[in-house]
Amino acid sequence: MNNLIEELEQGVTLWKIRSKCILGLKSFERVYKLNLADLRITYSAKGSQRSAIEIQDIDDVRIGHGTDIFNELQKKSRTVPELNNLKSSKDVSFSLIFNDKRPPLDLVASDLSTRDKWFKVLSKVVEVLQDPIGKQSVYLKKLFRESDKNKNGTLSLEECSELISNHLNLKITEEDLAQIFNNADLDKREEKQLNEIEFSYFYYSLLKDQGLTQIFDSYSESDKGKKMNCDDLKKFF
Ligand SMILES: [Ca+2]
Ligand SMILES: [Ca+2]
Repeated sequence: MNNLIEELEQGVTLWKIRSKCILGLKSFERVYKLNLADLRITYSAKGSQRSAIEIQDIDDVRIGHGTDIFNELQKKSRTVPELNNLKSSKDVSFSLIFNDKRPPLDLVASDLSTRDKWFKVLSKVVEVLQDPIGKQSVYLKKLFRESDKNKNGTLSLEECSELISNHLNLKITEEDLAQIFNNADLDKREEKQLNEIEFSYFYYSLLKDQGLTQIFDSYSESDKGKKMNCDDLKKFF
């Protein structure tokens, strides 16, 4: 899996199929790059600015010709649909279905193995993000990385304190914070520094200390205590 991820992070050429009203279907060559750290796929055409797709907006990754655009394309040809000299058989096609109102993104890869790489990696990430526990741990990882200002791979008390004032609207004394930090600092090989595991312990102790576990639950409106979507998280903080 890690090799696949690395490969997709380098960037892969895919063709986006779009319906341009009276012009009919068109294909657009783009370089798509997976950015797992930020949970995004960025893409750009030659010389143009990069745009991004948030992976948490993806509801499903569908292989083959399972959308209106691909159906339209298939109607045109009973064998392998061809578009601007691009062969778009079912084996190289896939679509990203979004959980908001935007239309699916229909993509064609250069070959079956490239298509399958995207399918494997993206379906896994989407699955993790749809799982409430998976989502929380991904969120914590992100928070950890963003708080590690000096990029040394661990968080100091100062970095944790900055995180609290910048991201979490909590009232906590310096002494209480230092105590929660020291309690979480279990691995003394790096003393006064929290690694990712220690940080998750720190984070949940902090919420517990502030009686926030209940608040966390009540903010999860969609499915009490189980699911927390991005809007819920934004509201929470
Ligand atoms: Ca650090
Ligand atoms: Ca430590």
